[in-house]
Amino acid sequence: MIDDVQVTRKIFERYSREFLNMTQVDVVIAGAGPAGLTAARILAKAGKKVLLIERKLAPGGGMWGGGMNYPVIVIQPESKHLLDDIGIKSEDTGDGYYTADSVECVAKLLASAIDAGAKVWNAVTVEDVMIRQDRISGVVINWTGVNLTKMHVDPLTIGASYVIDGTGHDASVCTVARKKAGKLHTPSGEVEGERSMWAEVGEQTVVENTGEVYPGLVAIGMAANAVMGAPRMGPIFGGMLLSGEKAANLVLSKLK
Ligand code: 48F
Repeated sequence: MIDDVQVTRKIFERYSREFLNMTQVDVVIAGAGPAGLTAARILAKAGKKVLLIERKLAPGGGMWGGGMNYPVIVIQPESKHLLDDIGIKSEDTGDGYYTADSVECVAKLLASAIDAGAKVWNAVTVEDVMIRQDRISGVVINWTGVNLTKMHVDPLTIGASYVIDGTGHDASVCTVARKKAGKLHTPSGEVEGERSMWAEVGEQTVVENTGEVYPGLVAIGMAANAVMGAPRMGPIFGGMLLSGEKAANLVLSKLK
């Protein structure tokens, strides 16, 4: 016999237990795009308590749609290990590129992050940061539905030793941190803004720009290029994966 009220109770009991367990974590990652998912997997596999917060219902960011909705992505050889590690099949085109199925990529990036121990909260938005002693000490969150409807509902907070901004083109965590914290570690101290599409440069700079832009706050993926004033790129994703890997290793070295 199934009792509807019991179904309600099971959901709320489990969610509240898990929510309480995640109120203080090693790393919060805002944005479950390819960069955030890769960072989450590596950090969680290393034993860190990782909370990945995704604004939309479906994690995956800009990877689902491949290029102009043709569900294929391109990566370069330097990043192939990050597909191989989690069993994503790729095709060598023989001239320095690999292709992969974009839906397979998202499914396996997400599954591997969860299997490694990362917790994913979907339909939740990071809307602000906490700052203590000139260091980011956590994030301020609310239901995405609340944000979309602009209801006046006060948010809640999650404490974290490190916050990673993986919010893509918006770089929304760095943007709010700039407003609240003062200057970032960027050329002008501001969020520089992304430049127009140039894959060759963007793919290189996205890895170079991955780093701590304010104490306790690391920018990754397209957010790193947006913050540092570097170009966007099309559906070539190797840099995003390498950025997630670099950020995870950086945070692991800092947390030691
Ligand atoms: O945009 P997204 O995929 O970021 P990424 O990992 O990868 C960029 C590529 O997809 C693509 C590209 C390819 O070369 O340039 O754009 O850097 O994923 C960002 C995720 O962050 C979520 C958003 O819904 C998306 O899934 N997001 C954005 N703002 C917030 C957020 C927020 N404030 N709180 C939580 N999630």
